[in-house]
Amino acid sequence: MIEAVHLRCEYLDNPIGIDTLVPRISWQLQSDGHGVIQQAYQIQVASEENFSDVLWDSGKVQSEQSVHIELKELEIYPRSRYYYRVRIWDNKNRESNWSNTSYWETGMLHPSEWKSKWVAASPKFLEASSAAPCLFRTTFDVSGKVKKVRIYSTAYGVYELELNGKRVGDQFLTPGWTSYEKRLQYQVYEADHLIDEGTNAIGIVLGHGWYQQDIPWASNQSNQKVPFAALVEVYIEYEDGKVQVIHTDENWKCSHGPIIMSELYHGEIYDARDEKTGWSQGTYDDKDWFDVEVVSYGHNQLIYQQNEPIRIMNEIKPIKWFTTPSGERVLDMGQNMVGWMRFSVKAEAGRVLTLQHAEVLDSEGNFYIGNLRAAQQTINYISKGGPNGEQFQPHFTFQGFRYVKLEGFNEDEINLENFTGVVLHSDMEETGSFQCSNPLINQLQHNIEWGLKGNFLDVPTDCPQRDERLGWTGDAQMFIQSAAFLRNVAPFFTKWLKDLEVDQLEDGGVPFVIPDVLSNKKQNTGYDLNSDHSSSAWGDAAVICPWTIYLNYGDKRILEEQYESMRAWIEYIRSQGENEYLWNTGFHFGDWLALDSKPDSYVGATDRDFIATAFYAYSTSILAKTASIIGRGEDSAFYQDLYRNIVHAFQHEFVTPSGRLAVQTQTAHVLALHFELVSGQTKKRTVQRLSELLKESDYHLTTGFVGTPYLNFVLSGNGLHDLAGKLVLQTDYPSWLYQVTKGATTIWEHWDGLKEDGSFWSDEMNSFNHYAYGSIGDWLYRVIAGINPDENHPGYKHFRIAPKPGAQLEWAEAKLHTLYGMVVSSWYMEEDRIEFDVIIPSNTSATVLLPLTSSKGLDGETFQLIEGVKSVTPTDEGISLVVGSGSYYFSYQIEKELLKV
Ligand code: RAM
Repeated sequence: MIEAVHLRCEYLDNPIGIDTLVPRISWQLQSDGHGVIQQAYQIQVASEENFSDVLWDSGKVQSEQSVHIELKELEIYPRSRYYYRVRIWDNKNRESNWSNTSYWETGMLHPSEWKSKWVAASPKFLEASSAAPCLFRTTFDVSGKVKKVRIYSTAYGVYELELNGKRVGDQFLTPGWTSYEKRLQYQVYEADHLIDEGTNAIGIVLGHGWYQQDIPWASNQSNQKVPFAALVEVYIEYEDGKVQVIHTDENWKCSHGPIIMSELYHGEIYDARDEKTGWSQGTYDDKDWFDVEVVSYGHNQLIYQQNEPIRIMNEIKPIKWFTTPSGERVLDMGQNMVGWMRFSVKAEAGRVLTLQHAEVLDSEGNFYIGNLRAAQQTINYISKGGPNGEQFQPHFTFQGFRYVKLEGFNEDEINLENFTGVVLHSDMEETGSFQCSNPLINQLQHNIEWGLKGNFLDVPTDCPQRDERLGWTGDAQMFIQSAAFLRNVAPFFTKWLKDLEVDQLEDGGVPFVIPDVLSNKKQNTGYDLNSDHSSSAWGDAAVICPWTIYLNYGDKRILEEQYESMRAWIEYIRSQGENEYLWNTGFHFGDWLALDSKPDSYVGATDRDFIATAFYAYSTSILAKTASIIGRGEDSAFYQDLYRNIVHAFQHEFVTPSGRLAVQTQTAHVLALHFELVSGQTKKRTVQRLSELLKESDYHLTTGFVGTPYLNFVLSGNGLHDLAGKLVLQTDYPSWLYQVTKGATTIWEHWDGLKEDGSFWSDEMNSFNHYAYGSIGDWLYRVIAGINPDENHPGYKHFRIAPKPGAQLEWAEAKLHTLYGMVVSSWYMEEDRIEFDVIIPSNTSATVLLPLTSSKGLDGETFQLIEGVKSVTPTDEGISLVVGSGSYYFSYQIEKELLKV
């Protein structure tokens, strides 16, 4: 049995609208047996689902490749659907049937294809209320048998579409967030089922969104001055081949609707009495509506959305409601979440129902909004009344919250059934899970995942609740590998890295946040900024993120596409200061929020030039590898050389002649080891000193954003795995589990967000949903469960399974859906025996390192005889097996003397 399944185009399942001219196709092999490898494939592409008109046929291609096959020879036309199917041959002489048929559909492939004009609200509308979203509408006639309807739309703002009274699509906060003048995503909707014979109407609700958000924290003015505007094109294809196009132009009308205000940070005010019933239907009378303004924003900036849209991903019910000591009625959702509340109520017309959202309660148990800073996170709904009650959910806003304060509801109206927490985030494919015998670690894992859910709304953000919610580059690079275990983040980062590139400065500098909304707004940020871009470890996202996507998904295209941006960042650093090989100038965030900082400072004690130079070396080493992978040999040699010089300069500057680091912090030792900046005796001494430093702090970490992601890797990788386990299991302050024992359901920004005495870290900056310290997830997957990509065979074509039992765990299990299929690594330890279950997907192989045993007393042949095992090598760390695809079970006696590694 062999089959090609899980067909994907550009990572996506039947995408509609993609605008790449060379789409890439991937599939998975499903088969029984061990050691299955694809030998050949055939792809067919057709314009009819039954393949009666094959447009392109690869023929039988001898190749193992089953991911990212570029369809270079296929001629691509705009707004067209392409069906594709695959069949495969394997190394066991088996031939599959044709796979099920999948498709992709193209969008607009060139700006000149757009016919529509941008429409903005008329000045009269804006005079009446500049905060309100605007409704736009037009009507059109349909006559004849319709074959297909597609809507192509976007906005400077955020929009929802309606056709004949029904919502179009299931996406929220479209078109997402980019640097709008340079890149603006459009969406494509299938609307065949919404069209009627006769008069139809299409309507847009347009809010301000990220385009005109006021970031109170950074500036008093919204980023954009020109009006928010919308662009829509409806293509109706009839059975007889006729095509009718309806698009935004001067004939459209606009008006106010029931939404008085809807703003990302502040929430929404909705007066249901002002609903314009039937406004997006053909029969509606719009004679009182205003004419729209046509604005000339052009079409050159339009791109199809590369990442998955924001959708409703979960719905949760409150676990209880209660009255706080100060008398507030509060719902407890049981989970710090991001999205909004949907609620039903039966109230008389004009009653105002208010929902205010907060993450935590204060030490007295009262509703606490201090850490939201200026963000209001408040919904005001004004009832229209009526016998049947009403239901509401907001539009162009989202809240980060666990607790909801209710006002305007009578006690008997607070029925938990009437309230639902609706969780919104980018709809990425779920890929990984981790579980182990320790419930606190499982809760930590849960919190990491909810940190991702709360902060992956079209861009990776630092926090989803206060008046900030920005795409901090540093946070993204710290968390990306953990995120890549939880979800397929390739489309998400492909999009964001292009955003980074277009916002990069001419000299290669990288803004602190992407999209860059902070430049020129530094006066109110509260930081001591000498510059408004290019901090080490933050700007390095330009290099680390594409590399991480390449490692996890074998995506060479992202390296090709980002190469100039990666190189520009390294060249920016190289041009700083007087010494080409050290980075000791400029502003850096340093080891942000580390515990060894001076009182009242956010910046840890590790010297910033130490961190900057260490990251300079690390990123340069990645750039050198990247250049070689994409065939730029000369560049590669140049950057390898640069890398060696940086390491040399680093050692000269920061290592004493007798091999001691000049900077005596945990983070300094972690970076020197993780980035391999020390070797030989110096390395040994650095490891030794790190363990002393940990002992001095009673085996608690002092690291901040920069050191924490690597701390446990360094320990586990240098013979101190027991110490790594000790750190991760600490439950007292400061530790990962401290917050878990304090009831956290997401990861906190500060180790001491909530202090031991019940008080909070200052209101100034205290997010309870922040993924940076969630980077420990990476260690749980890669070290405890042991699933590791191999950079020589990226995307899990070949990989390493090297679990490290320990951390006082009895068992652990991780699953990861790679592009090839599911990888499983689990182990179970009982007294002196250990068992492993491992699954390797078809068309891949793995090196499996079985720990806690050596060749001693074990007959290599026992392993050799297992079907699928290709080689067996005893090593210092255990037995190393190279295995082909299939499921494996290993069980053996632990060699006691190896237990303490
Ligand atoms: C704050 C947040 C964010 C961090 C910056 C430097 O805004 O903690 O995560 O990256 O500071």
